[in-house]
Amino acid sequence: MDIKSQLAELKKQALAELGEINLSSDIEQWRVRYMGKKSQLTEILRGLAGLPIEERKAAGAASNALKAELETALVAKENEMKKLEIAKSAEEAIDVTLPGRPCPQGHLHPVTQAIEEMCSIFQGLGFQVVEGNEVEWDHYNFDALNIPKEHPARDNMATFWMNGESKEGTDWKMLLRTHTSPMQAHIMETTKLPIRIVVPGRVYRYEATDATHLAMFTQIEGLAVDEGITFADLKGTLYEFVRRFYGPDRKVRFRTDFFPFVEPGAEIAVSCASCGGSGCRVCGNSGWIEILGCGMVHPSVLEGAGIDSTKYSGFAFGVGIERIPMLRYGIEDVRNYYSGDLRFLRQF
Ligand code: 2NM
Repeated sequence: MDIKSQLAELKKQALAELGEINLSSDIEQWRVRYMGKKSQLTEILRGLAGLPIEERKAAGAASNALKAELETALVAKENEMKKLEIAKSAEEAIDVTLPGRPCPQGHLHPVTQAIEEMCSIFQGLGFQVVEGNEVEWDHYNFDALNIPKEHPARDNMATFWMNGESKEGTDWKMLLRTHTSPMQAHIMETTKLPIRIVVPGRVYRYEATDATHLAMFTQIEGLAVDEGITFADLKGTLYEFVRRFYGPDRKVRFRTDFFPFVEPGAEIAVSCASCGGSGCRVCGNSGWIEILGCGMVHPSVLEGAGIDSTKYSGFAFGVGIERIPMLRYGIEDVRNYYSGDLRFLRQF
């Protein structure tokens, strides 16, 4: 094959191959193959030296022309690839000026909201918030709170007992706490006076579930112990709590009640917000909503915790939490709280 046809063949092949390339990294391989030191074109150019002068001129011009043509094609291809790449990266680019996608926002459970609201009121009145264990020794759940062995509250039917050993060296048995008071007994045993605490948390009762009863519910109990604490401190503190939580317009009823761990014991009710006190379905026609139990800590409870009841005194109270948003929002079935149904929970 003469040089001219060789060059023509080479050109056809090189340009066809260049046209096929769609990765810029393949362009360099193409350049080495067709224009590099070991390429056919370089061979041809080297071989020119051995040709007669006329032939050498013509073949030289044709070879250099092909070399120039391939160089031009290479630059054009490189430019084309660059443009494609720019277009592609523009397509994939992130527009940092776009607003972000909104995250679905959750919120606190209505019972948690009530706990936080009440705890923050008591914190404002000088109380500290502490939490205790949900499993307890019966000693702290009952004995330490002046609930003796024969008391109906100790009936197995009202308590979830744990299977397991007694605490070493004692006949204490383990149970799920039926109120948060055992934590108050622990605090009285271990903390230097004065004490002002509220204890929010879950408590358990062995009970059939219905629209107004759960086997697990939530309480906040409070305790203040110091020298010179009187019934007036109890009344003043709890009236202030009621005023801050329910607002200044509700009337407060304060009357006697019994709890084994206090003496005297009392109960606080507020006038019904639904009927203003005249009686309706919400308040069971009484005009009053009972909200908490309270009293002066029983001397045996103080003594049991190692506190001298002739020198120190205290008051305590307990509030059931689930009832509070029920009355506020008109929730009719307490089981809704823990059903996990978002259609219910999203309303609060
Ligand atoms: C109530 C009502 C009255 C109470 C008593 C104590 C303790 F530990 F100091 F003895 N804690 N909570 C108490 C008193 C709870 O709940 C209706």
